[in-house]
Amino acid sequence: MAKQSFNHPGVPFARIGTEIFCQEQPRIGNPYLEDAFLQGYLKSHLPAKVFAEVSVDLERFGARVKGEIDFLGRECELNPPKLQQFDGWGWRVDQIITCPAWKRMKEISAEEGMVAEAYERRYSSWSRVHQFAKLYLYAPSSGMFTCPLAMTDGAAKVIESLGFPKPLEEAYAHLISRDPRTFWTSGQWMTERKGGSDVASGTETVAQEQPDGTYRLHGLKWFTSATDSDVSLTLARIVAADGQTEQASKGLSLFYLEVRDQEGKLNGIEIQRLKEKLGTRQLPTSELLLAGARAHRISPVGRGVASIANMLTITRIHNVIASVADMRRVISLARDYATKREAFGKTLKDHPLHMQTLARMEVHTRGAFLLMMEMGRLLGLEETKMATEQDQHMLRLLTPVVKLYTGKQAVAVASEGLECFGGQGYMEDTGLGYLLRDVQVLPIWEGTTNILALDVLRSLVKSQGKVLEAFFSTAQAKLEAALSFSELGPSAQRVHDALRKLRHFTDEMGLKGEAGMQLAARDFAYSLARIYGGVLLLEHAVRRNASPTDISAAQRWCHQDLCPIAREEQADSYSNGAVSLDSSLVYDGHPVLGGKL
Ligand code: UCC
Repeated sequence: MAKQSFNHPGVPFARIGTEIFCQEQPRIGNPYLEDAFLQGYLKSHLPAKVFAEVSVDLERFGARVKGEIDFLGRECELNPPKLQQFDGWGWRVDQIITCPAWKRMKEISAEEGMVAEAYERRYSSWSRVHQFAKLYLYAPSSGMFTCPLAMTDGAAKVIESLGFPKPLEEAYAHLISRDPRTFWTSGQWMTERKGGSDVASGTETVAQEQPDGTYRLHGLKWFTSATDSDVSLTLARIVAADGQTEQASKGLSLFYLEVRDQEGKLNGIEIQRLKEKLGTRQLPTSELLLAGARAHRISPVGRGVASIANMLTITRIHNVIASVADMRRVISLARDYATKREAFGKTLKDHPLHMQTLARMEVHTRGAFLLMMEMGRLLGLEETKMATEQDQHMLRLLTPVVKLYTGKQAVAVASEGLECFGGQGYMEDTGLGYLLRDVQVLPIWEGTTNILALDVLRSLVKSQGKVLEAFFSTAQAKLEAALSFSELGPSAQRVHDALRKLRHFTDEMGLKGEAGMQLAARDFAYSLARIYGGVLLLEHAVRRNASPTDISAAQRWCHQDLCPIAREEQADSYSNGAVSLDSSLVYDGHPVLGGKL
């Protein structure tokens, strides 16, 4: 317990020598050394030599997070970016002024190879797992710098998948550079006022081809995060040189542009204003007017959405990493606090109800962690051409499933976690409040829960059900060992039963994306996430050297409702499809929306 003498002359207590209580604050340690679960995962999955090297790197980096980066992240929070639109002489300058700590984050990200690690592939398919582990340690202390890193990683992925088209070779080298002097970050300018989720039909930005083969872009991008980035990928509709939209191409095309020229002048871009966001205030997010920005088309005409999908896959997976990392951070702080805070005569850690709350958060976080690492494993296999067809289907299916699931869980766990600090968790000056404000973007950024649930259906339809077959066979194969493991048999049986129910549901519904299936999309995605989370926790718990905590976490996870789609009342309303759309919106005899849709 911390006490301090109150000897300020104006305070009467001081005269009688009273000591007043001040609570010792929760602190983070080396996040790698504190995270036995992360270490256990890496040890059991990575080849021994790779584990030895990765472990040394992560321990060193963990010390840097604790000793240097976490402080910088707080500085970014306390000194948010500002927009200076005019200089003292009235010239329009549109400068985003960021604090030194934000700039330092960019240097650190380069030095640590936060993007490079994935593309150098020094650990072959395990490079992504290494990168994910590093980002996971970095994210909660990074002052949101993981946002530009997500888009930079996504841009590098697009360039690689397009086969390094000419204007992008140089950019690629910058995006994956480890040298702070040459490292570039990329934006992803997609959302417009009309085109939020519905990018394809709502994008109003137009592109006019120039005699030299480049394009000029005109339009307004409504959310552009990390607007201080060096380059960006963006979407626009090509129109004839005279600007006639009736001659516009049917679909959108993908463009690459540099934000500023060599002298630092904006490339036909005006920064209208910085967004006033609920959280992520460390990060400059702006409205941008493209007023003739010079750009290169990098996709075939009209293939912009399909071409940017690679970027979306990467940024959605980064969203997963941020979600799981924030869950882990809030638990670490709450655990530390539980050893320091006393109430009713004992420390919080000796209150069973408090510890039960922490244990529940831990189980959710462990399941989410394994889902995240499964994405890293699959992505690594795909990028090193070692993925089977089944692995590729799993990567396609799990990307939206895990993104939507972990985004929601992060908000729930952060909210529960802040309660562990009582009123102090609600304060800004404790440095805790931002945890909840910042995670609220995670179910929204890179596609809302419903958009992703519909993307799950898109993956089913496009693959003619193959992604689902891959899911069933992968899950069943991974489950076998647990089914015959005495302590875990009943839990494995629950997962097995959930798989059977899911199979029954999909057989009944068909996969054609009818209204009923759309209505079911969220519960369907949740069922996939909970079942596969259970499979992974069981797989982790049956390995050699599994701890009693690993076994208990798997058991607890598997005792939740693993297949919400199969709840009787749900299944009935979904199988009636659109007809039940109205009835499901009736509450207490009254239509919630005031009538038929
Ligand atoms: O706006 C944002 C931030 C708001 C908050 C900002 C605060 C800042 C804080 C930052 C903190 C870090 S974030 C941006 C959010 N927007 C999105 O994520 C877009 C959401 N919309 C979608 O995901 C849509 O599903 C679309 C745009 C991707 C596609 O819609 P469409 O037009 O209906 O798509 P189609 O016609 O089904 O697909 C077009 C093509 C198809 O390929 P082809 O033509 O070959 O058949 C699809 O297979 O794209 C392909 N495709 C995909 N491929 C579509 N989605 C995918 C996918 N996920 N993976 C692979």
